[in-house]
Amino acid sequence: MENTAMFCFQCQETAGNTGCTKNGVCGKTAKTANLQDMLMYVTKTLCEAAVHARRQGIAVDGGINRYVNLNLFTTITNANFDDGVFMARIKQSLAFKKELLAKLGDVSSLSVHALWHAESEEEIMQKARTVGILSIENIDIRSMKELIAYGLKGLSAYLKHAAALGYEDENLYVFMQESLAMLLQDADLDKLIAHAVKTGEMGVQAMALLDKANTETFGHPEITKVNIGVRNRPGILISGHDLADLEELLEQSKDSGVDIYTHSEMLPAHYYPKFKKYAHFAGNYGNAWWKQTEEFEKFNGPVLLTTNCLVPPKASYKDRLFTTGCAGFSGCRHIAGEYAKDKDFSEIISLAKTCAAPTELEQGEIIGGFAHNQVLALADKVVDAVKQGLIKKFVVMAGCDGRQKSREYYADFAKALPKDTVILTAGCAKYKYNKLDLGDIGGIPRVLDAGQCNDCYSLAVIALKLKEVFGLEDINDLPLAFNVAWYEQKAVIVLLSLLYLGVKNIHLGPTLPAFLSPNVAKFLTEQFGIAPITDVENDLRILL
Ligand code: SF4
Ligand code: SF3
Repeated sequence: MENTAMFCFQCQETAGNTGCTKNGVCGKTAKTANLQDMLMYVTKTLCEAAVHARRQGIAVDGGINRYVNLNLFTTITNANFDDGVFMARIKQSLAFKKELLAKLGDVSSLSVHALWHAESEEEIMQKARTVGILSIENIDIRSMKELIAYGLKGLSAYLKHAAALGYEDENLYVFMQESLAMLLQDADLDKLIAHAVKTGEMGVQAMALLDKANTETFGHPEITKVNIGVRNRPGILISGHDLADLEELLEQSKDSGVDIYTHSEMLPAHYYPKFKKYAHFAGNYGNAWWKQTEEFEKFNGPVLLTTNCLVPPKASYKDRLFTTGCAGFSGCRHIAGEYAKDKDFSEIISLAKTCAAPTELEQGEIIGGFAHNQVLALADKVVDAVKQGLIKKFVVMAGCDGRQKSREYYADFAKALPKDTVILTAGCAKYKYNKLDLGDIGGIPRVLDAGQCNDCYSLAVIALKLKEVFGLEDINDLPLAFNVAWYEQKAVIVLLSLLYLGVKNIHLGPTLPAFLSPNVAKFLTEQFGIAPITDVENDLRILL
């Protein structure tokens, strides 16, 4: 392994678009990065034991399935910065593995990794420095293995949200564990490529499961105008993606005299019928995750992070920042509980009552709620508009937002799109163009927001339906272009899912992932037509 304090290149903002080596651009320290590598390693070894157990007919407890899943989610970019959490999860994972190994009769076919054990933190930290990404020497194998690992991290996020609502699919957990165990072994490139596409298939299944969980629990998203101004009572700001946590917070705070506002990826909660019954569900405050240091400060009241994306907090609001679930930051209060129903938000609610009302950032409304059910209800109107030539093209501009200046490209691209194009979006990428007043086409808004990043599933359902309505053989024959922005690992599972669905010619930006080696990037270009963005004018020409 090269002698760097850490090595991480899992997100789009990685240093120099090659890798963070001293500390993370995200704010992660080298120690946290090493602990995350170690947690990934130990989780893979636990999975190897679990795979062997199942082969021997020994049942693996559902608690282990969920634990493995949450280990992955905890290492997603901007989820958790608390070294204590990582160390505890490493130790617990080793303990689970020890229990499983004790149940196995013959362990001779297990790898040295699966049989590795340590109790002391010193030994764990020592090992952590040897199991990072650079320990895989072949850069193409490293690239493919990390592509799969990041896809699995994205998958874990969506499985966690589904599980929070009581929806689980054992097959998806088993796939995840078999994949993680496989990543410990030597594998050739062809096998890894096939496995990446398989991961995409599982991504579609996971997003379908989450879609079912969300819509059966909260109803189908519907066209909704969301207030982006503020009221005059104190508020609680909730961010991240966990709708179960939001529901519980709304329930526990309903008669408390405080309002609940969403931030970033929690915005789409407003589109669900079930949340509309809460009179104190006031609106959406602010923009995408990376603006939080400024916006949380101005919010004045407590903030609850249910998942990524958390930015290391400023002292000005650190004492009113709370985390729950996979999110964590050392020194911030964490609300415990595996399921939302076990969580007690009273401390947050009491604190809110002592705070000033939020400072107004803006006024007005934004519109969203165009998930598959709502769009399909409008299908006739949409199809007519296409047939009459009023809509010439749909452009999928889903994915993530981020700090880099180069992401202004997406606002410029949205503004430069001809008036007869419609943007389909999901994820926090939308904040680059959802307040631009891009108008409508015969009553159909030019920005159709389906929801969170996981609701990219909705976009796929819509595309497949349009393919059917227009009697087309191939999804790529639709008047549909993809100009996707990525940042963290959920975007990786969405990308693999699109590849599995046969979508070609996706433009990806603002940069191609640093974890794609030149050979792997070349392969993705040749096989799937994946290309980096260039400039607005050129990309308009290519995509339209
Ligand atoms: Fe760097 Fe991104 Fe890794 Fe953070 S998550 S250390 S910014 S590559
Ligand atoms: Fe955003 Fe993190 Fe990716 Fe859910 S909140 S899309 S970046």
